[in-house]
Amino acid sequence: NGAMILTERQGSVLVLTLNRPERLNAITGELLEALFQALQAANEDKEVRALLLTGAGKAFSAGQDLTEFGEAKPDYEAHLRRYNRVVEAISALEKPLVVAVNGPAAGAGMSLALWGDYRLAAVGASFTTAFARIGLVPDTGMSFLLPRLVGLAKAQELLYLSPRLSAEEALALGLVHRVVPAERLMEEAMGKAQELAQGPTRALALTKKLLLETYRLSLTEALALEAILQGEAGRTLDHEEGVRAFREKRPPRFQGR
Ligand code: T3D
Repeated sequence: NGAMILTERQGSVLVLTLNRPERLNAITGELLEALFQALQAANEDKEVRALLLTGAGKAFSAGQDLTEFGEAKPDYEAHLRRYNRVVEAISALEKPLVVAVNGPAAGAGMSLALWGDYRLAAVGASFTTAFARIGLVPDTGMSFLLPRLVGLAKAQELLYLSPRLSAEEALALGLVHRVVPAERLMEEAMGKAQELAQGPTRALALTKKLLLETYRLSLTEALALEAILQGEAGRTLDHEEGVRAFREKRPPRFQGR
């Protein structure tokens, strides 16, 4: 079967490639396990300061591999546990995640794409929630992220009707940040990942935490969390360096500490 997730270090960026190209990178339990392990290892590896996730071949990911649902009733609980573990790992990732959507992203494949902190799509890529078409509900965090990204009205349309959106439509909705010609996708995504990797990655991780947490907090609680995390950011070497570089009128050299 080969490696379901390819990993390749390029400087301080770790590239993760969903690698079942013969099946449009459809997601199996084995692929989820490999993805979980790769995310955990990347989070602990001090040399890795940003991640880039993409798909091998012509698709990003067709979502759950529907052939894995055999004659027997699928064990939804086990499936959900496996998916949820991956989402928790992504949301807890203390480094920026760039996602390069190289082709169709459907169902949980679309959810994975949306978990990117910076998302690029190739011209010709497409997005479809797909869940309702097979009588399922959105998962892998889609019900949480989608209305936050596009608003409730658009989320209703995308989840109830599963239209297939082009990269340009996804851009207009805010599902992705940029659309680039297919032949430039990886170069542009790598450029953005390198840029983020050179940033104050500790502060960026805390920012990500704030952006996810504040949705469920009252204003008073959100302000308190901002103060706590600002305290944490304020104690980093990167903050010191940022202020020093500003005073010395030079670009900062952040270390992610
Ligand atoms: O377990 C749980 O907890 C539940 C979890 C659910 C999470 C989910 O992700 S549910 C949603 C699952 N995904 C889908 O329903 C998507 C189904 N696929 C599509 O909508 C389309 O195939 C795509 C939009 C992804 C791509 O369209 P297109 O036109 O580029 O390709 P195609 O011709 O439809 O597909 C090419 C082949 O891939 C085809 O096989 P064939 O006919 O050449 O032998 C097709 O059956 C296969 N394929 C596509 N998607 C899947 C798949 N095989 C297995 N699983 C798939 N998801």
